[in-house]
Amino acid sequence: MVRVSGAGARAIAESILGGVPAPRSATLADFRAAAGEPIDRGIALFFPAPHSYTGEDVLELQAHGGPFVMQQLLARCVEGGARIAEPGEFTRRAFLNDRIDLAQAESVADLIDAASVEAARSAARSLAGEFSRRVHALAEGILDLRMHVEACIDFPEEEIDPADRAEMERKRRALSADLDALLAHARQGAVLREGLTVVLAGAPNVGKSSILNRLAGDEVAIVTPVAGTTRDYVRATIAVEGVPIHLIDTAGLRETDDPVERIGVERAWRAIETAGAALLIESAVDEGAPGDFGLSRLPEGLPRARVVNKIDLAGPASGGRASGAELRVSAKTGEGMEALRSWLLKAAGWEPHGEGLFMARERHVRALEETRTHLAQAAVVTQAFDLMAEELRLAHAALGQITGEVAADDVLAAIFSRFCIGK
Ligand SMILES: Nc1nc2c(ncn2[C@@H]2O[C@H](COP(=O)(O)OP(=O)(O)OP(=O)(O)O)[C@@H](O)[C@H]2O)c(=O)[nH]1
Ligand SMILES: [Mg+2]
Repeated sequence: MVRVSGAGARAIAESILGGVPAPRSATLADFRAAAGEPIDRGIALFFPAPHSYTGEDVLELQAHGGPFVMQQLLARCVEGGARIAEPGEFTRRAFLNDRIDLAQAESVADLIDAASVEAARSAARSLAGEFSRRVHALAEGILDLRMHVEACIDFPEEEIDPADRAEMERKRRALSADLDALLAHARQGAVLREGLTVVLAGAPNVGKSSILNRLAGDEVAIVTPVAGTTRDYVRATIAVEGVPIHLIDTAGLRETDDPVERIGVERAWRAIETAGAALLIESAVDEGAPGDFGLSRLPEGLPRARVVNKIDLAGPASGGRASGAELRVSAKTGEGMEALRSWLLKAAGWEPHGEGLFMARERHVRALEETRTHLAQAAVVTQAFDLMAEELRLAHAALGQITGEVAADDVLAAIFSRFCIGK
């Protein structure tokens, strides 16, 4: 499909189709070259402004596809005065023409990228404006409180009615509670969108690659009885209850003279340093000997789990041995994998919330946190109305970043440049 948006769309329709199709109805038409010979026959749609995705005149030409036909159609549009769109430009225009707000525009991209049913559902909810509505309601509440506070600035302290003061405090508390609820939902939405990167680390041959394959349900990494099989790192993304978990299998950590393996081990350490969590794998065959791979090099505060693999080999006798390991699994039989998946979900920060999640981004979470900081600050300075009013103004402005009321040009550029062309 070729989509054209802007004031020149009518003229382009006339030139390619020989006329402007009836508004919003599918019209079978010949698409013609400049000399009049047909390029293709397809469906043409015309959406007059302002009732279109972008809010401008929009022409859509659905051809049979194929790179040559598409190129000719694009060339005809460009002859007619159009230019090739930048990534996300249609959605950007929709935003600039007030058809949608910024949070909705972002959810278009999230919907396109959604890798699971849950992610798609929550992106659709944001696109429908549910997230924006909650943000707006909060912004209005803050504005209302700010007016109330500002009305008091010019009065001496003793002239403020205590009932009035109590009412302001009640409003502020209610706003804080709403904000906390929204933040919790947004955090979960961000987890659903970004997921968690987890590195599988441990000595050679303990079964890291086998665990990766078992979790991915596919032979992603090579498995052999040879210690030092994995040299480069192997990635696989799995979805656990819709949450993307990006697994990185690494070379077994050991001192080695093999130059290739040594590079692999260095890469493994780099993966560990940038991961969001680590699974430290051991083998039940020589349990309790985590090897000499230098656990002390693990970044402090990195969420980690000790995982004992190959429990099928250890026999029931050793099963109860107090090893301090969180998880006991067998990549061979699949035992313990459910518990491992649950651990991954928990490490990602996922809490089953049921309905009502929004596909939020880090950007949204940060803005909500900023709002919370200012709202909390407003509570500290209740004795000085001018300071309180200023904190409320800042809280309001922070919320405005989400819907795009106060977004700077570079923020917009960053957001829309991540779209694909034609959206
Ligand atoms: N019995 C049994 N064997 C396993 C299990 N997991 C892995 N193995 C075997 O252990 C050997 C090593 O497995 P890998 O998955 O290649 O181990 P690795 O930790 O990735 O090894 P490197 O890449 O060399 O660091 C292979 O022969 C696997 O078949 C398990 O749970 N039970
Ligand atoms: Mg391996």
